[in-house]
Amino acid sequence: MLTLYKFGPVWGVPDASPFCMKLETYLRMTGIPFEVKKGMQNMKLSPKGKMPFIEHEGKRIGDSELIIGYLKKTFGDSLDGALSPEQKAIARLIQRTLDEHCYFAAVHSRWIDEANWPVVRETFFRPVPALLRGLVSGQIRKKVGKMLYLQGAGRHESAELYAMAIEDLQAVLSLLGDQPYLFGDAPSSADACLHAYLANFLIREMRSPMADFLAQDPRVAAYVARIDGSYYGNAA
Ligand SMILES: N[C@@H](CCC(=O)N[C@@H](CS)C(=O)NCC(=O)O)C(=O)O
Repeated sequence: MLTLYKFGPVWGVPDASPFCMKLETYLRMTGIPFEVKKGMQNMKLSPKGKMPFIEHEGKRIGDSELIIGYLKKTFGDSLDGALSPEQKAIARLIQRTLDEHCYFAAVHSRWIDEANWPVVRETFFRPVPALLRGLVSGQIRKKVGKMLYLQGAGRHESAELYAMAIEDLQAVLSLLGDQPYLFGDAPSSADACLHAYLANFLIREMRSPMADFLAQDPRVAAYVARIDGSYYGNAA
């Protein structure tokens, strides 16, 4: 049995990490049987020191993209196999745009933006004794801020970063158009990815211009509900 290691559900989504959520949705879409082990305590087992990772037939594999590549080789490519070369190229660009650009705006909005930080601190650091919570959460927040600065996203004003993320989302949504899924009537791994970002940006407890932008497009809620309903068993 394949084991998926992830953080775990919070704020009404299966995972606050879009990478964990993308991978879980991919597994659900393909029907590959898996079990879940959740919690930060498993991070020490992760080959890349990040979540998600999987364990399968004695191997541990990290990185959602490398894992999906492994799953395609091992179990076949039921989701993306029939896409045309052009669709495959678009799928890759969507994944890169979301995972390697939009993601950092999401991180900034949670960990740096004062609009969300108190909620993030009280949710993620609840297990830390109250007396130490400020110190421990402050240290991790500083580490995240440094990561964002080194990556580059942290050098922008919040408004600049959010405007770029909205442009990313706008671009991907224009590819979706009025279709049920990015490439028509059947979901692909790019849908697993897009769904993870849309659902995460729409978390009610997290406020951001990305959330405001997405909330005014009825296609977004319908798309998220479609995938939730089909693969997580939630009524739309
Ligand atoms: N490229 C990786 C990114 C994974 C990633 O950045 N995971 C974050 C959570 S969203 C993480 O584990 N952060 C903890 C850390 O860096 O210590 C993937 O696709 O899986």
